[in-house]
Amino acid sequence: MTTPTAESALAASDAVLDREETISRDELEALQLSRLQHTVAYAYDRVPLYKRKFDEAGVHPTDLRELSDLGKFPFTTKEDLRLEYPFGMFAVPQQEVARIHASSGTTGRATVVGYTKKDLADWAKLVARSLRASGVRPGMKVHNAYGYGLFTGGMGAHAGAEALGCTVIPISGGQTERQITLIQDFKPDAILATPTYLLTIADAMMKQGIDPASTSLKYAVLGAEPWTEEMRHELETTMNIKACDIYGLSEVMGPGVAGEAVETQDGSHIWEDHFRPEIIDAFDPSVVLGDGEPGELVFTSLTKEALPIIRYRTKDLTRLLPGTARPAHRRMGRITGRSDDMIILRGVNLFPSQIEEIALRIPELSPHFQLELTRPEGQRMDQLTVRIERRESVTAEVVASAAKVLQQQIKIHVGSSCTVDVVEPGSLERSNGKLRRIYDMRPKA
Ligand code: DLL
Repeated sequence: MTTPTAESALAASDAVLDREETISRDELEALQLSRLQHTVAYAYDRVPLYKRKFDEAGVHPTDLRELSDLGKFPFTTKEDLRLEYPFGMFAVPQQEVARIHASSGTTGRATVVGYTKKDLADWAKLVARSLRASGVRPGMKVHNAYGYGLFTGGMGAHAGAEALGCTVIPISGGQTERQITLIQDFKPDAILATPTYLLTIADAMMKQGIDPASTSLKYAVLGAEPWTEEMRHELETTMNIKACDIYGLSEVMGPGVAGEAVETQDGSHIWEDHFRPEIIDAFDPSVVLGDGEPGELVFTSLTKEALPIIRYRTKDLTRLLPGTARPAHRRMGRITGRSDDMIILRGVNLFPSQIEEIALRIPELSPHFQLELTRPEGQRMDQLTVRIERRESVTAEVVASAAKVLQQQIKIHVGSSCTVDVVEPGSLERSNGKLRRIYDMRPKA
């Protein structure tokens, strides 16, 4: 892996970067401090929840004199946004809110987010920056398979691709057969999708006798769910593309909070001219951890008008790494999982991405798997079953040994005992967007 400087990154690509992408760390931190001071004062003055929380914590915006003072300020959580449903977090009058998005709200109320016209322009700029970093160029045709609607993926990616100067094909998620027809007919250069949905598309192509490596696609910009290096390898080889990561969350903006550079493919650069990241100890949030240490990612927005967000606890577990292709902007390591997606199996912590990593190293097994948690009648111990499809190319006879290897590897690398059930190709549910991997069938406590 190379670690180019800003100059060599620029020289290596034909792209014109934003000035903020190439500034020095010192200049960036000075910009962060002034923007942060503005944001905490702005949030305090305009959003009652922030005023209340800052007052309760005994901090005032004037206490923010240097970047490390941010640690004195209280966190914001998804629960805060839910309690302020629908518009209590907005810092501008409704007439100035140009667009609203919302999370699906599978548990409890949806969280609602809003954008002013300037917020939308900043968002488009950052998605454009992310796409460009990942190899997409003005003039390219971009097939956007993120879902349109209240989810930020579709419209967020759309506006970014337009801002970059691409021709956007707004197909949204689902209707996989149609996606394939349009990929063949319109010949896009890049595809934007969740990694598991791209896998669904590739899989459906193979079923139709189309070689996924034979399409016009050269780049994929994938995010909205955790994925692994092994999944990158799988998608890049089956589709003959370069696949890069894009990260974001609706409460902080949407896609484009961070994006990965195609020349290094070493994790997404957080666009630190707009967001100040921190890593905290998920179990003791008062502890702010240093770069390189794993913990929970926390974000403070630096430029948002409609929904300034102070120290938002993402629940995403990762670590901060030094900038490479964009030296001033730190990278985030791969998200191992969300703290609320963590399976605790007989005292051992486990994330679906660990299973993905291990399973994809076993040639007989496919990337299509589900995790089922049960507690058999009369037993106190939970049981994990990994249900995974065999590869089309292998016979049912060899799968017994592959199942055994997977079971052993999970025991060695994760520390959990489990049952592996290798099933027929095509028998598990396919992704349409964010894939559900965990099926928790344990009786509710
Ligand atoms: O998923 C925004 C997005 C759309 C990002 C399209 C990238 C591409 P939410 O629905 O609010 O927003 O979900 C945010 O998804 O906290 C992570 O847990 C997860 N996530 C998003 N991007 C990545 C990624 C969008 N690149 C939640 N890697 C976040 C791992 C991701 N997890």
